[in-house]
Amino acid sequence: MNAQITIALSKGRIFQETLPLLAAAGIVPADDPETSRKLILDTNQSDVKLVIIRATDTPTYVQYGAADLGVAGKDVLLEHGGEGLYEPLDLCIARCRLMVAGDPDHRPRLSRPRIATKYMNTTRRWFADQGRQVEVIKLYGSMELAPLVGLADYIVDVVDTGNTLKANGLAPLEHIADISSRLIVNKAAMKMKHARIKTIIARMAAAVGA
Ligand code: PRT
Ligand code: MG
Repeated sequence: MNAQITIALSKGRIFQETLPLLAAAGIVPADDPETSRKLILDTNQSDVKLVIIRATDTPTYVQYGAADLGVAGKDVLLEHGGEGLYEPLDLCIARCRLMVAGDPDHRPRLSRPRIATKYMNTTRRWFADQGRQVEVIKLYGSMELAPLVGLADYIVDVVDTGNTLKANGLAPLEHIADISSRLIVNKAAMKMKHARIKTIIARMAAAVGA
C-alpha cells in the first residue's frame, strides 16, 4: 500500500494557480474550497488529500509534518525562517514584490520612523542590515491604512499591480524582494516517502517549465 500524502494549500490565488500544476502531477481535488466548507479535501488519487489553511500557516503545517507538502509565498517563507522545510521548486505563481511603501511627500518622524507590517522579522532584518533605526508595528491586514491615519510612517507589504497603494495615495519606495510561491516539503517526509514525493515534484517542475 502507498503512504498517504497530505498537501497544504491556502484558498484564493495560491489554490487557483496551483490547480493546473497539481493536475500535471495527476492530482485533481474532489471539492472546490471556495464553495465547500470542508478543510480536508479528497482527490482523485486515493493516497493524496489536501488541507486548506491560512496562507501564513502553511510553513507551520509542513514543518511539523501535519502536511508532507505545501505551497507558500516566498514572503511567508522569509518570515517563517524555513526551519524543518525543503524548498525544492519555485512554482513561479502568485508573483509580487515585497516593498517598503508610503506617501512620497510624507516627512517621517525624526527619531525612529514607524513601520507597520505583518512581516515583522523580514522588516526588522531589512532595516537592521542597513543600520536604520525603526519601530516595527505588527498588523494583521489592511496595512495601507496605517500611514493614512498616522499610525505609521511607512508600511512593508507585498505589491502586485500597485493599484491598492495608488488608491490610497501611497507609492512603492524600496524593493525588498521578488516574491513567488514555492513548493515546500517536510524534511522527514522527503526521506520516508521519497519515491512518491520525488515523482510529484518532477511532474510539477515539468509543468512549471512548460
Ligand atoms: O488573505 P488572507 O489574510 O487570508 O491571507 P494572505 O493575504 O496572506 O493570503 P493571500 O491568499 O491573499 O496571498 C497568498 C500569497 O499570494 C501571498 O503570501 C503572496 O506571496 C502572494 N501574492 C501575490 C499576494 C499578492 N500577489 C497581492 N497582491 N498577496 C497579497 N496581495 C495583496 C497586496 O498586499 C494588496 O493589499 O493584494 C492587494 C492588492 O494588490 P495590488 O498591488 O495588485 O493592488
Ligand atoms: Mg490576502
